[in-house]
Amino acid sequence: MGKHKSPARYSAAGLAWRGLRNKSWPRVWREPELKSAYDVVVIGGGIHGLATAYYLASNHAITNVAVVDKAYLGSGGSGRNTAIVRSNYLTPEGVAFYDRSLDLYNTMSTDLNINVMFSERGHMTLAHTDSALRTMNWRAEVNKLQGIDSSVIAPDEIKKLSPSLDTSPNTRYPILGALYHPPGGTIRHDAVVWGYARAADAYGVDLHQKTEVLDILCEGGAGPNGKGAGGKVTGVRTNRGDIHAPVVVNCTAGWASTIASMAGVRLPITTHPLQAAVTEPVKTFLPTVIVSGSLHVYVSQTDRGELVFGASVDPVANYDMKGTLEFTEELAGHVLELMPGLSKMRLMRQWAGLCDMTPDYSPVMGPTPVDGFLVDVGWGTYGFKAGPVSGEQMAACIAHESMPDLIAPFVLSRFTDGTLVGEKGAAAVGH
Ligand code: PYC
Repeated sequence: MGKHKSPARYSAAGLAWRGLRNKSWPRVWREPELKSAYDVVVIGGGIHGLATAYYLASNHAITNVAVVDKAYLGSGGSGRNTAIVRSNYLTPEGVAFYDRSLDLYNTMSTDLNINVMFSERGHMTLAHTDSALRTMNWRAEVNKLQGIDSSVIAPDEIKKLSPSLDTSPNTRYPILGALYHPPGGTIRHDAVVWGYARAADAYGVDLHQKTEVLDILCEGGAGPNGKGAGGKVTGVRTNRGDIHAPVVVNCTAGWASTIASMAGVRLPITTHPLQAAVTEPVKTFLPTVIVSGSLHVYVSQTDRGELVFGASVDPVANYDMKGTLEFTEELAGHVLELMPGLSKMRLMRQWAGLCDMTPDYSPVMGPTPVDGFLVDVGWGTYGFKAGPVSGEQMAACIAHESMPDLIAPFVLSRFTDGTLVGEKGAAAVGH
């Protein structure tokens, strides 16, 4: 034992109790054998993949399903986001879609029998310029037309809702107003992963962690090895062996375009890291989620009292998930513009996730030119909030072999026929 290390202190009774307790804890999901064939293989064990598998089983009785993930469940964007949910988007298509997700999040604790700690605390997007205020008004009108609780409020009301914000007119970036969305809030993201995983497993869905897809198996396509347009998928090659399946769904983030290219499908996606950080815990003082697009920051306070911050995506496309000092410095500067009272708070951790950005900031969902190969990708910075509705709608798409109305606008072919769904104006922060 080194000079400075003191022995760990465990009481005998404590150890015995832990042993007893752990023995009686059943595993939350099985570790099944990898079968050589399934009806559906879902690539990606995050919220999107798990929700797709869960709704295939619960809504359509399709249970011969495998979810494969190269790491552990929730190890990608599902465990790296800032847990914000909302439906105050810019386009009617986006509003309807994300609002359905909010509905599913609202009943999730009961539906999945797990406390996902939904805190419907309200969401405020601050405007510091006339043009930002114009976009907020536009969003509010689109939202109201679709029955979404969303309106533009003035600085005095903002101050009442979040007293720690500096709403005085003398700041460098005075707050002119905000889009206020009371149904928005935060949710415990890990609980969502665990809830879907446990529920899918209970229906007989096989969850395979540490199972990396090395190739997509195809036949009949115009490209090498039968891949590409006109072909059909026959399965996946993994580090644990081949799996045959007539339907393969790409529910990955970060590696969406890499996986799609294994089937000979090109996606209009570039991948950028998005950094986030968390402070030491302090007494609760921040009642709403605060977003400032102009200052490139969003912040909420967790139930433990920590402040969770995020920023815009890093400017250069890459796969690096390291935190940078530039991010920390910029973040601190911007946060202090908004809440000068936080100057003594210490950051505890920072991390990054990967965001697959599409040209119109909307996802790519549904079929591809390869028969049986579907995608649920391109989530940019919106993936967490879209998880439940994506799973529900992708499951319906697979079961009925047709695109449900709610996701029809997000088809891949929109990039060739020009029917884009521009959601850049609804991003939490500028990119
Ligand atoms: O779109 O609300 C949002 C968001 C928050 C963090 C990343 N995206």
